[in-house]
Amino acid sequence: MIRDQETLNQLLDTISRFVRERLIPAEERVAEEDVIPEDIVQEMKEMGLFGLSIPEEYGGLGLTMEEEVLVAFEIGKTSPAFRSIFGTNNGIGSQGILLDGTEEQKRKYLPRLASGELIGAFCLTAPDVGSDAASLKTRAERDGDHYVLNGTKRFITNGPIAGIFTVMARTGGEGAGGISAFIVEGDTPGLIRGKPDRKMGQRGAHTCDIIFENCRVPAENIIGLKEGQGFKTAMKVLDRGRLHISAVCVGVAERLIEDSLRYAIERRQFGKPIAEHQLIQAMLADSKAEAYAARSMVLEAARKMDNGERVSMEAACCKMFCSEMVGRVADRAVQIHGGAGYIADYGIERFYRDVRLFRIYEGTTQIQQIVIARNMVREAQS
Ligand code: COS
Repeated sequence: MIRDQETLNQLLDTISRFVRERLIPAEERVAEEDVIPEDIVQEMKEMGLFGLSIPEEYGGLGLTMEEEVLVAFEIGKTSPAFRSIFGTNNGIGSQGILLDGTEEQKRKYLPRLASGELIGAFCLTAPDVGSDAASLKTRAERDGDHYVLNGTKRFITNGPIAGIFTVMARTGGEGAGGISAFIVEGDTPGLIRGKPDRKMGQRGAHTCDIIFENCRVPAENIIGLKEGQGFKTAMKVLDRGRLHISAVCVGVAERLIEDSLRYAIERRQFGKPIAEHQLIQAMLADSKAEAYAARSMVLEAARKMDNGERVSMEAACCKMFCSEMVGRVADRAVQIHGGAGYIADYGIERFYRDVRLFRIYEGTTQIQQIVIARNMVREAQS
């Protein structure tokens, strides 16, 4: 937790300046070269971006959820690929250890994640198991003081570069209760990385298959040293991750609104700036109102989480609304830019492709609907 408002404002100002002065000018190059320049990664490390959510005692900044979403609003104002490189260390790549790990596991791994020395990744999805996570088939068989992992995981964000993986694998019978979460170091023999996937957008952020072939993992690397808890750990990690992604969606939407407004003021048609035409104004207004609603709901849910309340339903509401919202905002941004929105020079078409992922990863919109409705029914019945 940041102790006073002034320090928090300073952090937000620093990040906002970094986004404006360093990241936005590098967007096109990153998209072209499909890689985040090393000097930028280094600056991110120095600013503490790899350890935003990791407590200070383990070397991070220890931000509350509210503080973290405020940072994500700022980071969202540039290409999502920049966030992706440190996003897993704050979210899906570290939270399992932080939420359910033993003290020893936390001390061993969290400081190296917070500093960015290690990149973290999260292995839940498999070729045949996506939304129905509880039916995953990757096996972990006990063999003395090790488990032997076999199976393939798919679309693993930061898979090509990660030094540590949280891997959900089956140690018991069918269903959620048979799943355990393991910490697997990147150089463990039998952990094989597939070729980076070719994707629709977010160039500079990489995913790949992670294949386990008789990969021997020490038994002491089961998160929390308890079998059968892995599914719940994964779900809790995703609750937090979904709020973070929602905040990034808000940031991207605000960026696209800013770009659209600037263009609409500069661009003249029928003798006046298109910003003075009501049909353009309607699109700007719809985007503004939706982004404002999204910002407000994310902040509210984050505060609830900071109060110690369970926010599975609220996080799902945020993820559903914010990711769909930014899709609509990106679509309007292309429309306001007209032909310029469709060609690469303005970067709008790049964002249009980039934001498509938000409606899919960390749970599709349809999964969020299921989570929301189930919670509603459960609450009403109890
Ligand atoms: N926090 C804590 N525990 C949770 C939880 C949460 N958010 N969600 C579920 N659980 C618990 C349940 O309480 C249940 O525990 P008990 O057996 O003790 O009652 C257990 O986990 C199983 O839950 P459930 O029966 O709801 O599991 P389902 O198989 O029906 O699946 C969904 C639930 C669909 C919500 C889940 O599979 C899901 O989120 N899928 C999407 C996965 C995803 O987001 N993938 C994206 C890629 S990962 S980046």
